[in-house]
Amino acid sequence: MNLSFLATLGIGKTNSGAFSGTWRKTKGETLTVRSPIDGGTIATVTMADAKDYAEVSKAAHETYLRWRELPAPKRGEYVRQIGNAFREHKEALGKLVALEAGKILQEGLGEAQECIDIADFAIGLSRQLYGLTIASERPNHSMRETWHPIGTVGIISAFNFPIAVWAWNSMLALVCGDSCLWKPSLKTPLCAIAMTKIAAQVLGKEWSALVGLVIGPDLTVGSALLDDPKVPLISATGSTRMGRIVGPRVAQRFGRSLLELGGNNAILVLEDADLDLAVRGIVFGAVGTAGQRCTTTRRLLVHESIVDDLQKRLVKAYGQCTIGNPLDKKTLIGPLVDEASAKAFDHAVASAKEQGGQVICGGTRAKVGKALKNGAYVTPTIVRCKSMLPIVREETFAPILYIVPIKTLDEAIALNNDVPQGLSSAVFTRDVRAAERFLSATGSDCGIANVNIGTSGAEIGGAFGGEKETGGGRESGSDSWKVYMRRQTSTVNWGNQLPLAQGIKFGGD
Ligand code: UN1
Repeated sequence: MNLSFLATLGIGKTNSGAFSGTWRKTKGETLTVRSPIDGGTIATVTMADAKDYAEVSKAAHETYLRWRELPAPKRGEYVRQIGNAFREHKEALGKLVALEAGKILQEGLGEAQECIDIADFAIGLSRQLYGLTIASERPNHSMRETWHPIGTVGIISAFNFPIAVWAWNSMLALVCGDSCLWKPSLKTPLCAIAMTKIAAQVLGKEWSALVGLVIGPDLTVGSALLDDPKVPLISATGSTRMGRIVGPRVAQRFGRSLLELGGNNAILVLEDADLDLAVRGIVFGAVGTAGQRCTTTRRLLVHESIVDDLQKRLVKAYGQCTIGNPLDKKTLIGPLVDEASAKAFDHAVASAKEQGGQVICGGTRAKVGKALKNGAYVTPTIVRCKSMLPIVREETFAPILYIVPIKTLDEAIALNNDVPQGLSSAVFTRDVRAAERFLSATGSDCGIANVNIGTSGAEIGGAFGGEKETGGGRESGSDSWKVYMRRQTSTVNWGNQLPLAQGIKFGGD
């Protein structure tokens, strides 16, 4: 690949791992950034240490104190320009995501588009930070709710969406009047540097400390972020294991956290489903991003009368998915992010077999050419299970799809909900009653429930997130912006008496 696009994104051979309005002369350990495609070195980053963290946090906080005074639509104007800069760099950003995270180029471009979309959404939002007016029980009194900026938002992001997750958080945070402090995955630091450079250039000297960045180890920089009283909200995307650390630690200091953790997403395929549609939805959901989305389809709950037919069709479709270099146009499945992920894949396949699952296709490392031999390529895998084996309840970040036959809709809904995670879910059916039941209070318990589309690939306009071990957070569209602001309730007495609420008489006549 011609890597000249890296220079257009401001990525050098060596890079600083901290931005506080200026790129700091970091002195931490050197991080060598390798592409999951072939293990080749792309660049190095000199990581931030606790001292860098303190400076980034201070600059972000101080800039917030001024930024919050700017009218929200004026803040939206900056976000409009940032969105335009994302547009200009879409191609290069898509390539960088492919190179650093190993996604196929189409998905890298899709992720860059998500950043553009959320910027557009945030611009409109900057004129719609609506509060309520409330009827007061007292004469000549008015009540209202106002939304105010909260401060610096800490953003912890994972390798699998190395630019979009930051954009979902930061574009909203900026129009809400907050500043940001980003701690990206150490697997994808260059994406973070590129996005920070784009936003910082638009924000200019006066405001660029609003997009703080610290690339550094969890134990120093990560800890400092979690314990920082100047960061009232931590938005963290990653594993449930990570969430178990972040949630209580931030709660300890009465900070807020927005958690986007693991998913174990099922598609229900009922007897009357349009199978052509279902196959397309399932294949994108299960093998897209090599099974490394939190919304990836991991379980198929299929009516017993069609399960063999559907399985056959899926095996055929899987056979047509080209595995290889994600930059090749014909590739549909790129590498896993690293060898540790491939080991987790091997382990899950072995456990499934041990527990009585039958591997229908895949289950092995993929044969790729010599040039890619240092990448972690696996074959997309289907495992047929008689019931929900213990391994089916776990999230393995790899393209493994477990098929479990079901007899009734009730049984399928019960199984859909019978996992610790609660992110995404879908049903394929032509029956409006079944579809509505799935979406009802007694249906799917997930934050996302779809009909006749897969579990992944959500649009930014809706609130994104899930229940149970997924963490309960919502980000991106709808009214998720409220998490990035503090709510103030105000009562104004415009009369000349002082009546008390609840009819209380306190002294006087
Ligand atoms: C994630 O995997 O962390 O719905 C987010 C989707 C994407 C976001 C996934 N828009 O699949």
